[in-house]
Amino acid sequence: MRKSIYVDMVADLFHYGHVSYLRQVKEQCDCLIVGVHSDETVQGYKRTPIMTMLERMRVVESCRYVDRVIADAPLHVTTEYLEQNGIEFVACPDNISETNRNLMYGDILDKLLIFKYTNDISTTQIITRLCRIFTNTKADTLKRLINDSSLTYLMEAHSGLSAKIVEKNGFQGIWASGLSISASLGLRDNNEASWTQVLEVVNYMNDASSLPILLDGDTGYGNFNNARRLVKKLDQLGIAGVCIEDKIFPKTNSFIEKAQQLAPISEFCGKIKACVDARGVSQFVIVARTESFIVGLGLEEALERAIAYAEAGADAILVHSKKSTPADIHSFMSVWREAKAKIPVIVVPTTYFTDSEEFESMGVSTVIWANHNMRASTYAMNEVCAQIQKTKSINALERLVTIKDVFELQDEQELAEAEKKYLPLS
Ligand code: SPV
Ligand code: MG
Repeated sequence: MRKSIYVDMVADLFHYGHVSYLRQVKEQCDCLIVGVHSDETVQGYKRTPIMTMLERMRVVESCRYVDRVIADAPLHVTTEYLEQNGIEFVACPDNISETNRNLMYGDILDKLLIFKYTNDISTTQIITRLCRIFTNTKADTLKRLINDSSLTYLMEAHSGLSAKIVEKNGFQGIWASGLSISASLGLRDNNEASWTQVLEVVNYMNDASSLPILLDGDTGYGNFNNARRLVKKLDQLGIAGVCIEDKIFPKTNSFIEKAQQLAPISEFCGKIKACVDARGVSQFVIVARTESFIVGLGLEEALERAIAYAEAGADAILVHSKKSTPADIHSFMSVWREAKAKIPVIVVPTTYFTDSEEFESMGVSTVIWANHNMRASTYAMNEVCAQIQKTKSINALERLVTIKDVFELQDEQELAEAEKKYLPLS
């Protein structure tokens, strides 16, 4: 048994790798002394520590294998330092490079004892995991909203301005509708807008609002490979989630009366799996949408598909219907409950209406008002154009927002304040 062994460490985000290293050392000595590097020292050779030196010291002190803790441990250990602190031997991890070993312990090589360091965990790994999870915090919010017990409403938006209006009116999240984005670009809902064009619009929307956005990703713009690339790019932009439907690219809007075809179940499951794998550890939400009722295949097909999509890893199922009553949704929800499927169900009541209590009693998680801002603005633009064209005047116009209201939505005030702060006084 050695009298005392010294360990120097950063001990940031103290984890079981640290503990098992300290335990091994303690097994070889009566007194385990730990030197904790200062914040400046760590910054100089590694990265800014997450915890301050005092916080790191407190954690190390509370480890039962540690007998004494020294602040401001030097990066370069000298014989004088060992003598001053009554240290007999120095522990050195087996994974240290020769260069670093010479740099840190070059003067006291005869005092070194080598110990095994656990390689399957490190502070850097933990930080990387945290960054991946928390870069897309809106995804986290959307996941919580669709999973909590109360009914969530997503309101349609198709531009930065409409996204701001949705937020101003107190909604919890945004549906970036494929139909509405296409229409606002003057295009049909048949994948005439490319996926990067849609991405550009949704990026503006995401910047304009702090709400989580669920993008209507149609069929994923191609096969599994296109869909998973879409997921990666959306996640990088901080979009909360995407909804992918089981039709064939190029898609046709669900309300267009023409024969529509579904993708084979196995192919669509592969697409969902690829999307799930592509998001990795991110909270990015992947919704699988079945169009079984839309193409007239009925309840059995809808249920089989929904179960398969849940098993493929989807976070929620969107069940669409074009009936004028919620009959399809009622029948689906009653069998879904019995199927004991765990993932939430999202509905899009565009042609049918029922009140919140009814959706809640069915067990629906989320309701999407899918296109009402686009239709409202189309109506309003039509009205105002017709009136100005007819009267050749703007005098009788009513119900317009003022220019000041627009400035407020654009947050002109923030720019005025920033100018005071950043522009030199003239
Ligand atoms: C959309 O908003 O683009 C939708 C919903 O997909 S629907 O138009 O009802 O199919
Ligand atoms: Mg759509």
